[in-house]
Amino acid sequence: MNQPRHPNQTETKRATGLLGRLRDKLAVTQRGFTRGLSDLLLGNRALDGALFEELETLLLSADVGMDTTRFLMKGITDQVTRKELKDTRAVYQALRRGILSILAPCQQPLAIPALPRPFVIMVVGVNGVGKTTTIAKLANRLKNNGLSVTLAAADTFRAAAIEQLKTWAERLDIPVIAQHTGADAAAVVHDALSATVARKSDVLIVDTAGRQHTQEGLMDELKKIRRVIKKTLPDGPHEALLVLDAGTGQNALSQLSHFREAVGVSGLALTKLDGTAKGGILIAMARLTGLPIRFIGVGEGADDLRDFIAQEYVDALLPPP
Ligand SMILES: Nc1nc2c(ncn2[C@@H]2O[C@H](COP(=O)(O)OP(=O)(O)OP(=O)(O)O)[C@@H](O)[C@H]2O)c(=O)[nH]1
Ligand SMILES: [Mg+2]
Repeated sequence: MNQPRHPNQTETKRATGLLGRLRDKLAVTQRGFTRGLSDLLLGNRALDGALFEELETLLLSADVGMDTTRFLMKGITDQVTRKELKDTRAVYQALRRGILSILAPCQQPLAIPALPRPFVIMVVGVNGVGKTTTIAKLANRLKNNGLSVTLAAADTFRAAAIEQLKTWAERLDIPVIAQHTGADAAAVVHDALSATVARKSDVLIVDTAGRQHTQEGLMDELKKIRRVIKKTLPDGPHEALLVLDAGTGQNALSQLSHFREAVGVSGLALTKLDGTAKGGILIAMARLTGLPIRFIGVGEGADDLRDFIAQEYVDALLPPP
């Protein structure tokens, strides 16, 4: 658990550096959502109906979603009624607090415990959201932390998918278990599990398809992969990580419900936050699902995967005035 403690100078510097970089990475969001909110709330406008309407519109256009926007707005207008907020700056601060309190419970980075071995991570999500890239970034990070990692190329639907994972694996010098295009995905995972156990690898990460001939076909395949893992490791997969593209907006919620039913989702990774002017979907997902947000993806490079830290995200989205 995160114990509150006083950061020393080096840690403060490091945090500022990280924050600066996250803010840089979120440049597109900064130009859209952040600037809109700053213009609205860091000026000298009166706290009237027109202002609250504009604020609501800004939140909705940033993908915060209707339910979560209403929740945040109610929090703010209640405080205004109680005369706790006297000007727009105070509203800005209240919005920061409101967003942070939604996000904070979802700050649960993926920690790989000492046991069990192997620790199996199954990565799912619709096509193109960034599964394979996220796997590469995650594998790279785990390897740098001294863990041995094996990859399973269980997206056998698309010819290029296996090659893409192999290319990353070669670059990162990490073993990958693969078969030919069209092979049974569950059989690939079965092989990969045996190889992982034989090599005593710490972690197995399973890449899966994002598309099949039908959505039902995809869900059946994922269920089968899950069953195969459970046959060898009854408590596996130890993490079912759903990858979502932060730019897809409210659609992310329906994606979650499909995958949740098929594989049980234990954590989320939100990718491409560097490329969206919105950035509010995280807030909606946090409030509506309460699921752990394990990672955020902020670029295509191997080190562009961050643990989700609620305060850091709020500070990058709405910088302290
Ligand atoms: N800017 C940006 N691009 C990303 C990020 N994550 C992934 N991408 C890019 O998104 C594209 C799709 O990523 P993939 O990792 O191939 O996605 P996938 O989910 O494996 O796709 P399928 O295998 O087709 O299901 C690639 O061009 C990635 O480089 C991110 O955080 N930021
Ligand atoms: Mg892929």
